[in-house]
Amino acid sequence: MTVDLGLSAQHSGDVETSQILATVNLGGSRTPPPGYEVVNAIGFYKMHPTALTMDEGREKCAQEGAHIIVLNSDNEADVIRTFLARKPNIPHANSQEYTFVGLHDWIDEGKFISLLGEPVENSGFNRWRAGEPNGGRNENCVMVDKDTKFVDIDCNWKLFIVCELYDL
Ligand SMILES: [Ca+2]
Ligand SMILES: [Ca+2]
Repeated sequence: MTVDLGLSAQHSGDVETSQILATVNLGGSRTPPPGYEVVNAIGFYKMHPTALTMDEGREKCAQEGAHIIVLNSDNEADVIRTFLARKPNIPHANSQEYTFVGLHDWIDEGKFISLLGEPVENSGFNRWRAGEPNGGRNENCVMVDKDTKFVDIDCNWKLFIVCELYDL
């Protein structure tokens, strides 16, 4: 955040009026780290074309002050389609078609919450593929492909990841 102060004075006859103008810029100092781009005009995102487990992905995003993408709208789900359309070729990935989203039920089995602690039911985006979630305690992370429907999966799968920095 930056604040600029300006002082102006006006004379009118015997009256002097002073005015202090404070200009507060809340966004100007936020420069995203390298590789982040605005997608769908909603936020800054970056794809890491490396096969990572959920834990490794969380660490990678955290190093950049970000988190694994949390879907809050159809528009945000389209961000994943945008990256998938670039056809990343990820060595050693369990799949080229899927990426993790920032959802899990490793705290309370069956109760999926975002990495920000919000129940998925309140997130603005809660679409599961038919039959999912079905993994019980063996599948506590969530991935999506281009249809962007949630699939619970083993957190030790290795997938490319998308980090989300902040909303615009
Ligand atoms: Ca589970
Ligand atoms: Ca599953």
